[in-house]
Amino acid sequence: MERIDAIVVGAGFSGLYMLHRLREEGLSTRVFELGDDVGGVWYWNRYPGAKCDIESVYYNYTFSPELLQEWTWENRYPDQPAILKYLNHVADRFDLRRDIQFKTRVTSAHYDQKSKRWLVQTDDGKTVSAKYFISGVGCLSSSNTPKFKGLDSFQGECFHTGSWPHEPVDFKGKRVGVIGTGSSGIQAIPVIAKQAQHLYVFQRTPQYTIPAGNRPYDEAFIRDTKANYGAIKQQMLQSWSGTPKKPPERSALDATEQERRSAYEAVWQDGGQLLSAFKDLMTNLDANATAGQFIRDKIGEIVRDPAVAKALTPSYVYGTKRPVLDTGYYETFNRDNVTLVDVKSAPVVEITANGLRTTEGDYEFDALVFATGYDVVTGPLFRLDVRGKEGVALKDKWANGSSIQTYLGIATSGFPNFFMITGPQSPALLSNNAISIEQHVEWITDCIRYLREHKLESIESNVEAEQAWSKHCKEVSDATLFSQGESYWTGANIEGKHMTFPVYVAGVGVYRGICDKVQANGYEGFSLTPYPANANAEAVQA
Ligand code: NA7
Repeated sequence: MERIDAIVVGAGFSGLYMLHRLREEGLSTRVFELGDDVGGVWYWNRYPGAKCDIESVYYNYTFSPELLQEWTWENRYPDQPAILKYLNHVADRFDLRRDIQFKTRVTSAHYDQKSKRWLVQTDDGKTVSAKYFISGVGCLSSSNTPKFKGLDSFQGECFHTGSWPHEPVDFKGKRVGVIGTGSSGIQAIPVIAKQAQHLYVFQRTPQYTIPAGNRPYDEAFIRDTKANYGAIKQQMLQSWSGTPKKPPERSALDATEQERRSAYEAVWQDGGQLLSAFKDLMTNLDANATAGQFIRDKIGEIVRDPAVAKALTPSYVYGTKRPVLDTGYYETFNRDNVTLVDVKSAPVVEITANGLRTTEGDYEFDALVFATGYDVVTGPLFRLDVRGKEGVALKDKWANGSSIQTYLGIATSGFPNFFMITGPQSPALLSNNAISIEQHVEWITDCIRYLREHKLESIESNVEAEQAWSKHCKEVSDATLFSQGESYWTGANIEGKHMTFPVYVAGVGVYRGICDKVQANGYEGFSLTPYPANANAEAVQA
């Protein structure tokens, strides 16, 4: 059996940087990637309108000053082709492809207590043994297609936003049905509406969304950003979200009605998240209600048909589902070729050969798009069939997601030398992922270097440390509104899924400080096991 130092799963932002850093440390490392090229979520998410809603100049690696200087983003929000181009550039620049095995699915990763190594099986029938097993699968790589009755009977073309074909898809002259109005649906719907003969939007929960205000960067902004990236990076590292935006200082309740409206209007006009307007929108229901009402009023102003406007108007607490940015979403429902269908009041009964049936009627179309999201966070991890000591499966340890326990969102007890990049109970899902990924990769790299320098065979989080961390995460999120709603953050998007709220919401800067302190204190909360006295040099090295 082949023996290497480290196995990383996934060649997206996480896997690429992890590979780069481990190779620099001199570790033999292999990345297994299901796709036939790099990019991770940006390799699969090729649906029309796919964009990141973190601004381009912050949604990139910051570890290499040269890379920062040589790459220039064109638009405020990067679209999928731009991000994929960037990741391809990174892969080439750092010569990463030679250690990535594409078109390979990891089918299991089991910890062998005797050899104290991870045995990783892949769908090519091989098993590779590694000292360290690192997940770079991210939070959003396991797409969710609801198990509608008759799913296979549809005779037209069928797509999922999370695994879009590589060939161009042409909806011109076609009747299209889109199920789902999360971030993906909201990005895709305006673009598809412009192509299709007719578009049916099947909406279960109306959404709050804000204009993104996407636009080309001007040269001066790019020049200043590049010149000042050192300072900008420091702000990003210490921030709540991983971007350098200054946090709001004022309470929405201290402002007058007119001041609030003009603050919200300024965000609406410039584009970006409304949560940036006041400091207490996610901690105080009354403050929050002012933001929700602002968007509800906007829908009423934009959408001409009052019945459609009403159906598009959300009532849930703003921000308890992921806030969305859009380009012309509400306006799309003024088009004659777009029909909104409320599948909350009249749910989908079945998919038919020519479309779908709700409890109120039949809809016919030529193409069906599932914008129904992901089995978030636990989905991709459980799919790896990770088993730790005594053969315990991660899925069982976390009771299918309803009792996630991690230490710092990076490790979990019973699974020595297993690291999760952007794991649950870290800030990942609510932060600028590029920055969160870099932090985790660097923490893990430092940790592995420490183990090797101190001749330590394994690191494993202590049960007490992870219990305390999980409790702390819950206390922090319970003090906010983030965890109080029905969202993919709690698994509510998938029938039967109930997940522990998987985000540490104290912010990127606070979290970084805690992680750094754990490291500075010799990995407090972890058990470090030395190699046995009789271990040979080869065992210690590999
Ligand atoms: P989301 O945000 O989970 O959205 C999925 C959408 O699909 C949402 O509107 C769901 O309604 C809807 N959905 C899910 N299941 C059904 C069923 N059975 N019937 C009708 N409608 C359904 O996923 P996205 O891909 O849009 O965004 C995920 C992240 O990817 C995003 O935050 C970015 O980070 C990128 P619901 O709201 O659950 O009622």
